[in-house]
Amino acid sequence: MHPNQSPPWTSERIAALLDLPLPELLWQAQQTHRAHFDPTEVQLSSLLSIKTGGCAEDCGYCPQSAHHDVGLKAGKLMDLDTVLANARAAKEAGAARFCMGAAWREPKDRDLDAVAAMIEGVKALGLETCMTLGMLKPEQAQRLAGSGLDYYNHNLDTSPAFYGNIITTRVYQERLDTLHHVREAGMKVCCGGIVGMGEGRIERAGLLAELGNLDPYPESVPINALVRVAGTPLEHAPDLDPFEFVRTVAAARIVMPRARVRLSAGRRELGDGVQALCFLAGANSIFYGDTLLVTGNAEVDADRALFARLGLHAEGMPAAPEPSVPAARRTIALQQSD
Ligand code: SAM
Ligand code: DTB
Ligand code: SF4
Repeated sequence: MHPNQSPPWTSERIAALLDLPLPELLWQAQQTHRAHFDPTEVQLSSLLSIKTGGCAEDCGYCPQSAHHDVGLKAGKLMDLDTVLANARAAKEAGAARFCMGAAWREPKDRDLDAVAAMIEGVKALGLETCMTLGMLKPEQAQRLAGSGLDYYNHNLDTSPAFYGNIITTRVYQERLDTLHHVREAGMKVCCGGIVGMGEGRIERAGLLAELGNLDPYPESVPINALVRVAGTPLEHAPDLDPFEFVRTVAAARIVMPRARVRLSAGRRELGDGVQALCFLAGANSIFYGDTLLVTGNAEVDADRALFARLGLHAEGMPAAPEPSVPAARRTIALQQSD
């Protein structure tokens, strides 16, 4: 279909995609999407913070870093029963995957027994499992894989060139090393980044080039829109043109044709119209549930209504019923001037 759209990727090649007129970019992304997926089907992942706040890293976007004062109370590792109660509720609401996140630079070996029990318990409920615990050593990755972990989330966040503006306590290569250990251990990779941190198209292209050149590229690609949290260094990051987010999703679809491209943090703030464009641009996964890790997400009821209006359905579920939400109408009063 598009013979030149294969690795190795360069920032310049992807920037050329991002620079296309939006209808051209969406058309290419839609063709790629339809070649590999049902474009009406969306995968649902629910998130739970199993260890909140007090993190040693200084990621400039993150409300959970101990370096920033956002008024968040740091907690201990959640107990197994609470994790499983949350997983059961997520399953009942329709999620297929349960993602557990910890505000750690890296897990301590002594935490792994508790974490392994969570993986086993969540899997026994019939859910796919994902964890994001920070950097892993090879033997830790093996341990998680041995407990049945399906996916490990570890984001590259942005391009190598822009990265140093955002995080100083962990280098890009350490992230790539963790991704390598995850692959070697036989788990699927969930890896993406954040849009709207003050970067430009060339940096967004640089992130997608890194992701697309991973061999194999990630099965799951979360594209987060920065959630600006008061008290973080990125609290006053400039507004992002929402069409830039749509373009990034479309380019991610073209660069990683078979990946689940996930609309992740910041979805609520994008609004229904922009989310719809993202689904047209090839997004086919969302974080589903009323909270992300510590900030709010689009609400479950709102997502159900949106899916019905757009004729989308969750992976493994029957197609949505007829739309029941009437189109919004607004009346305006004409003002007569003399
Ligand atoms: N501590 C682990 C780590 O960083 O690898 C796992 C949890 S961390 C919260 C997971 C990801 O959430 C980050 O890599 C980042 O991409 C995303 N994230 C965190 N805060 C965010 C925010 N305010 N807006 C958008 N994405 C955010
Ligand atoms: C990812 O890429 N986004 C999720 C998940 N992986 C762990 C986290 C989003 C966090 C948004 C801000 C918060 O609630 O902490
Ligand atoms: Fe810690 Fe992860 Fe937040 Fe960075 S993104 S401060 S590593 S919890």
